[in-house]
Amino acid sequence: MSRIGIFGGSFNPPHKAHRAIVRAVKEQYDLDTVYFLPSAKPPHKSNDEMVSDDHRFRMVRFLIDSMDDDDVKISDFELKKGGISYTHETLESWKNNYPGDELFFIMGGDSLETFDTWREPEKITKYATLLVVPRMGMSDSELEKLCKNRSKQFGGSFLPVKIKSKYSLISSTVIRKKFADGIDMPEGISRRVWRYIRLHGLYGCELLKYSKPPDHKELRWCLKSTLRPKRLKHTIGVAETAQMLGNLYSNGEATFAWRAELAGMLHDCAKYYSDNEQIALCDEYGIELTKTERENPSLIHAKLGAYLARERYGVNDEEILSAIRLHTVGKPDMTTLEKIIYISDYIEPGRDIPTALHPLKVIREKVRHDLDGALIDVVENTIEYLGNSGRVIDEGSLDTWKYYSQKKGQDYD
Ligand code: DGI
Ligand code: FE
Ligand code: FE
Repeated sequence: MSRIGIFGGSFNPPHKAHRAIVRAVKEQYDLDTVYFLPSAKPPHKSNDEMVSDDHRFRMVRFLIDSMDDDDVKISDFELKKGGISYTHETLESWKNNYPGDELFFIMGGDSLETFDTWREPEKITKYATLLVVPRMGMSDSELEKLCKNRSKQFGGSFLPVKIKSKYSLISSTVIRKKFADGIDMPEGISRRVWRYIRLHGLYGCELLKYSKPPDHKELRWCLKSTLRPKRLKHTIGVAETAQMLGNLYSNGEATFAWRAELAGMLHDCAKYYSDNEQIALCDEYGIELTKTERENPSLIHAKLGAYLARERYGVNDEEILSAIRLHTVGKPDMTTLEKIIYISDYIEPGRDIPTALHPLKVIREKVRHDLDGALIDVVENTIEYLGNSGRVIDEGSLDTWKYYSQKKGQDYD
């Protein structure tokens, strides 16, 4: 039987005290896994301070990443369900789905004081042991007394969590207020979450935007605060491959490899947004989408990425922007830089496509002396893969394929 901790909350935003609470309960109650369980934004409620479900979900994941503990996870159960979820319902479904789990529900001391107003408190205590975190200024003995009283009142067991007092001073409400008051980096916010908030101008803080591309270290931080670790690794692989090819094909242009690297770093910068967010952002920013793109939203991040590269990261170099825009489907007659990004995306060292028509090993070798040859291999692989998986092939991909396969034919004449 696994001992599972469930930490429900709005996490608006998540902060270091949440992290400390999870560490404390895990250790004090010997839990196998703890889940953050963000609640969905209530519909039609005038809670303007609550940022979107997507934003909160991502911020919680960044907080979890910073814990470096595989036994701390996130559950999107309530977000997926949408609207108001009652704790007793969530715990009941959890129990039904995982009858072998012994549940521990983590709650703040504040919630404990209003526990009698919760729906079906007796059901909650039936399904889970309640782990109670002290609120600001509450002594250990006060907490214990409260827990005992609540156990008497509702049955079940309420157990106290001991936590270092400095953490009880941190709260999402205080952090939001500090952001609104113009404090740049409120105490208690982790670095990745802070940067995420700044890059999206959440909680009324000043939007972080660059008027020219930030230096490498800074850019890495921005990407680390938006992309998942796997996507970041892929991004760095693409940037390094693009830089290597940039050196090979610089044609004497001193900054060419650097430009290729920057395009590689930014090529998937919009990819962390969900499909619906990408569509909504394009509509908001006036970026036109084709019918194929609306039906296959995995194509959109290229266009949206080029937009963000300009607006958020201060890139004015049109060729870098078009390389980002074209990296997914390409186009006929691309420039060297555009080809480099298109190919690097496919051949970076982290990619492994064992069943490809043209093996990656071959393309990685070919690209060093025959850029167009490598390009056509990538296009053919992509088209074959999409065909095999029954996906719609974008007109852009087809045009690219037609153009370069014809060109290849001519070269052989
Ligand atoms: O963003 P990456 O995963 O690094 O790679 P990508 O930008 O080349 O491709 C993103 C997705 O787009 C991937 O799932 C494959 C898909 N894709 C590429 N070309 C086409 C395509 N999907 C459709 N429907 N049609 C295309 O022509
Ligand atoms: Fe991509
Ligand atoms: Fe990519």
